Amino acid sequence: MKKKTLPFDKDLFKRSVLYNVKTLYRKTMEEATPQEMYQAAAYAIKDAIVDHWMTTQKAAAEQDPKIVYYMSMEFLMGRAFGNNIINLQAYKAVKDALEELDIDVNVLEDQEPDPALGNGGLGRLAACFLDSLSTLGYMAYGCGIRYKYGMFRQKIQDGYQVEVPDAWLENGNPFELRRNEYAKEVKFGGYVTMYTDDMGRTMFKQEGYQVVKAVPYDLPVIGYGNGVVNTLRIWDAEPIQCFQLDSFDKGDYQKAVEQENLASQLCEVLYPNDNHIAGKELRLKQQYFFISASVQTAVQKYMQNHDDLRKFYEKAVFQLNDTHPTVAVAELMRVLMDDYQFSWDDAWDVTTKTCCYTNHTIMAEALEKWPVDLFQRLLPRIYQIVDEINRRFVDQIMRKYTGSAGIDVQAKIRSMAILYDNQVKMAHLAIVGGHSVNGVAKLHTEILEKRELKDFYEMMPEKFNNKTNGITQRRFLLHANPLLAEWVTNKIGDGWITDLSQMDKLKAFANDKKAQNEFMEIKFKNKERLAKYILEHNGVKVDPKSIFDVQVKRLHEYKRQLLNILQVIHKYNDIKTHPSKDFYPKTYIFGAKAAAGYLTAKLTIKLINSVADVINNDPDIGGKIKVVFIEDYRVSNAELIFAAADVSEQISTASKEASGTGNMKMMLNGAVTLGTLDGANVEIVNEVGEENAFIFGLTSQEVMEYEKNGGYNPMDIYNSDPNVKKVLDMLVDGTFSEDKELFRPLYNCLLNTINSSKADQYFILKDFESYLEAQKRISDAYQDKKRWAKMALLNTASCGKFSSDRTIKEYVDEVWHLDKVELQ
Ligand code: OAK
Repeated sequence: MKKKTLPFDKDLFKRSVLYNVKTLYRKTMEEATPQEMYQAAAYAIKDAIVDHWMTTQKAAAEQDPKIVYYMSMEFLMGRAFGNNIINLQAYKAVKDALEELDIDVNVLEDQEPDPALGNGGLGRLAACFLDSLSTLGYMAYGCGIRYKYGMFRQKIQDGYQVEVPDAWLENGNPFELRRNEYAKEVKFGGYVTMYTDDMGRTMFKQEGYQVVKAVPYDLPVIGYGNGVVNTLRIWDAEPIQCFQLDSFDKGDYQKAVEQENLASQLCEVLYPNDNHIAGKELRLKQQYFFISASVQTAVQKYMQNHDDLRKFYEKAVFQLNDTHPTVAVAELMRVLMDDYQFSWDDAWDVTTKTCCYTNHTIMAEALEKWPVDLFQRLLPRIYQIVDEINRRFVDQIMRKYTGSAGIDVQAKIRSMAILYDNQVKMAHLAIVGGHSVNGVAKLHTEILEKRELKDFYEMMPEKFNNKTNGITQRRFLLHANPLLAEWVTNKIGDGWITDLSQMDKLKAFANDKKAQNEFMEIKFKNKERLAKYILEHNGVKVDPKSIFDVQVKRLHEYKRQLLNILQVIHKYNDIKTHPSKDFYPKTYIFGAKAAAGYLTAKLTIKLINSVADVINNDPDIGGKIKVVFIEDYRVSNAELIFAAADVSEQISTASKEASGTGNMKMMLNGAVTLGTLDGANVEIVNEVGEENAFIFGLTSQEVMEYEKNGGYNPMDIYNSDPNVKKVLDMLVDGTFSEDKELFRPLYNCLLNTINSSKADQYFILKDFESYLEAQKRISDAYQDKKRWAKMALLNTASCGKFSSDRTIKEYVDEVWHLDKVELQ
C-alpha cells in the first residue's frame, strides 16, 4: 500500500514564485537576482506552510492538549528553506518546479543566511527537539530571543580568528510573522511597595520601573509528513511608545530616553560564549525579558479557555534549557501571586509542578551565579520572591538534617542554598523550583548525582533523571546526505525517517560486499563534495582518497583541539624523519569558533592554521598529510562535513563533555569514532561495539581521581618521552612562527613550571601516547578496505538510539506527559 504523503501543489508553487518576484521586486524571473528568487520562493513556501499552521492551531484549540514551552536563550536553527520543504515532503516537487524555471535548488538554498541564534551544543539541541516535537505530533512553543546579530561570522586572517557581525536579518526573514497583537510589557528596576487589596490581603507591586515592549515573531516548525506546525516564538524589544518631546517634563524625558536605549540594546546580540558565563548585566536583562514575556503569554493562553489556574500544570510544562531561563520560576510565582492573587503555597504548588531543568555542563566557569546587588537592583520583585524561596528552602534543609548523626547542617546549607556568598545561584533555584532535573547522557547524569549535585540528589532523588541527547535524522541525513539517505531507503524502506531504530535492519548488509562498496562509494562522493568546498573556500587541494579525520565543534580547552594538533605535529616529525615509512595519507579537518575573549582558544586556532601552513607547503611531506581549518563552521557547512567524515574525533577530557551531539551526527553518516569514554561516546560505543570504535585515554574515574589529588606533573612526561619533548619544543623554537614567543602561552598551559598544579589541566600529555596509538590503529584499519567498510556501515546501522525523536519520547513519557494533537 502506498503511504499517505502531504499534498503539495507544484503548479501553484511555480505561479506563486513568479507572482512574488513581480510584486516584491517589480521584476521578471530573468531580471531577478538569486537572492530575490530565494525570497520569492521562500514566501511561496511560507504560503504552503501557513495552511498547515492554521489547521494545527485550530486542532489544538479544540483538543486542548498539554503544551511544552521549551525556554532557551539559544535556538541554532540553521537554514529553514531546505528543511521546510523536506518536512513538507515537497523537496522533489520544489526542485523540479525550480528547474522548470531554470533555477538550481542548491543555489537557491545557498542564498539563505544561516540563522545562528545559538553558540553550539545547547542551541542546536533545542532546534533538533523542536523538529522532533512537531514530527511526533506534540504541541510545543520554543521561547527565545530574536537577536539582531546572531553568532558572529568567523573570518580567518593571517591564521587568526576575526569576528564579523552576523547581520542575518539584513534581507528580512520570509518565514517569520510579527505578532504585534501578542506584545507584552516587561518591567525592570524601580522598587517594590506593599498595599492592602479590597479583600484585606497584603499585596506587592513594582513601581518607578523602566518598561519595554516585548514583540513576538513567530517562525513555523514543521513536522515531517504529518502537517503539524509548531511555533518558535522569538521576542524583540521595542520602546513602549515613541515618546514625544513636549509631553514629558524633565524627569520623564530622561526616563523615556533610558527606556528607548534599553529597548534598542536588549536584543542586539547573542553572547558568544559556550560553556562559559560572561556575567554581564545586559545578559540578565535579556534573560528576564524573554522569560517574563513568555510566562505571561503562557498563563494568558491558558486562561483563554480554562478558569482554574491552580491546574495550569495539567496543560503547560516549562522546560528550562540550562539555567539561563531560570528566572521563570520566580516570574511564574510573581504572575500567580501579584496578577492572580494566589497564596504563596498555591503559587508554589503550581510552579514546582510546571518547571523542569536540564543541566548541560559541569564546567565550573559555566555555572551561573549573579551578584545579589545587581539582581536586586534590576529585578526587585523577582529578588524578593527568590529570597523567600531561599528562606523556606534553608528552613527545609534545617528541619530535615538537624539532629541527624554525622551530618553537618551548615555544610548542607552552604552547598545547596540559593542565596549564598552574596550570590544568586541559578542552578539551585532551578532544582528547588521544579520537579525534574536531568543530565544529557548517562555518564553526565551519574556525575551530577554522585558529585556535582550530590547533596541535592540525596535530599530529593525523585527529581533526578537522565535524558541522553539525540539529533534529527531529517536534517543530518535526509537533507545533509541525499546519496546515503537514498541508499538507506533502497535497502530498508523509508521508515527510518521517522523511526531511526529501523536503521538496525542495515546490519544484515554489514558483510555484504556489494553493499559495502556502495556505502564507501557514497562516502567517496561526499568527500569529493567537501574537497570542492575546501578548494573554493581555503584554496587547499585535498585528496578524497585520503582518510578524512574530522574535529568540528566549539573551541574549548576541554575539547582538546590542542591534543589533536600536537599529534599532527608529531606525525609531521615522524614522516620527516622516516620518509620511506609506509603511511596512509590523512587529511585533518578542523572547524571551530572561539569565544571572542577566550585567548587560549583563539591562539589554538592560530596554531592550527600555522601548522597547516608549514605542513601543506612542505615538499618533504608530499601531500601525505594535509591540515585544513574550515572558516566559519556553522550548521550549513556542518552538513557537508559530517557527510564526508571517515573519522569522528571526540577527544574531550573524560568527564568534561556532558554529551556531545556532533559525535551522533558523524556516526549517523558512517564515520568511526576516535574518542575518550566521555559523554555520549560511552553510549555510542555500547551500541556499535568496542570493535567498531577507537577508544583511548584516561577514564572519567581516573581523571576525577587525579583532580581530587591536585592533578599530576606533566614535566615527568616531557622529560621521559622524547616525542612529547620534541613536539612541545617546536611550539617555542620558531618552527610555526617567526615570533618564537607567540605560542608560549599554549606551551605554558601544558607545562606550567611556576605552578605545577595548574599545568595541563585537561590531561593532554597524559593521554598523548594512548592517542598516538589509537591514531595508528585507525590508519591500519583503514587500509583493510573490507574491515573499514563494515565498521563504517555498522556505525550508520547502530545509530538508532541517537535520534532526538527517542529523546523527546522519553521526556514526554517520563517528565512532560503530553498528549498528541490529531489532525483530520
Ligand atoms: C552552553 C552554555 C552554558 C552551558 C552549557 C552550554 C552547552 O552548550 N553545553 C553543551 O550542551 C550540549 C547539549 O546538551 C552537550 O551535548 C554538550 O556536551 C555541552 O557542552
